[in-house]
Amino acid sequence: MLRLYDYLASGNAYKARLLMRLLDRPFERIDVDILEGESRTEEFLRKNPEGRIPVLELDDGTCLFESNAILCYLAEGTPWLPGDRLDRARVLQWLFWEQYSHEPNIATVRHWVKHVGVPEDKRALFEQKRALGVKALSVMERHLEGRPYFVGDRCTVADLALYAYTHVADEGGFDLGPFPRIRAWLDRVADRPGFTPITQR
Ligand SMILES: N[C@@H](CCC(=O)N[C@@H](CS)C(=O)NCC(=O)O)C(=O)O
Repeated sequence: MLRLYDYLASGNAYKARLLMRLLDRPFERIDVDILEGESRTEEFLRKNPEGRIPVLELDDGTCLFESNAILCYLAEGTPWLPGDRLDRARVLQWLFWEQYSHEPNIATVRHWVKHVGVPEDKRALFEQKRALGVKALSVMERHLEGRPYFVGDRCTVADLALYAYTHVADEGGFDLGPFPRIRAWLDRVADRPGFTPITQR
């Protein structure tokens, strides 16, 4: 059975957890307390040399890290990852964008605000990330004009990757009020069989 090294509050881990539930794919969840350094042990570093969750362990013990790579692996051959060359590249476009322009800002701000507090020496960086987070939301809002989902007319792993931290952006102090298309899209993504919230083990 597939094994997911997981941490409940992590949006990156939630992406994999959510897709496996949407695909009705059984898996074992292993809780890793990242705040207690459990992802930095020698044993865990053999699974992911960077010492982060999520990690997906396959039946033969092979480990895969990076949430968006895990999404692509799980989605292969399903409607969550288009077979068409251009559409697939567009999905990758949003997965890379999420990791470069969205997650480093919105997820980090949420982590500081909700979990550990803003480090005293990172106040300026916090403000910068907050502004870049709002910019990322503006990019999404603009792209969603006249579109139900990020790529084509169906929900793909691009939507799941972006959903993970956008739907909890308010926990970092981001106001989704000025982004009505994002709010409607969040409802569309959540409105499908098998959907489970981030809080569900
Ligand atoms: N780019 C990675 C980021 C993974 C990541 O940042 N994981 C965090 C939790 S969201 C973590 O494990 N932090 C613990 C640590 O760095 O020790 C991905 O998308 O999977």
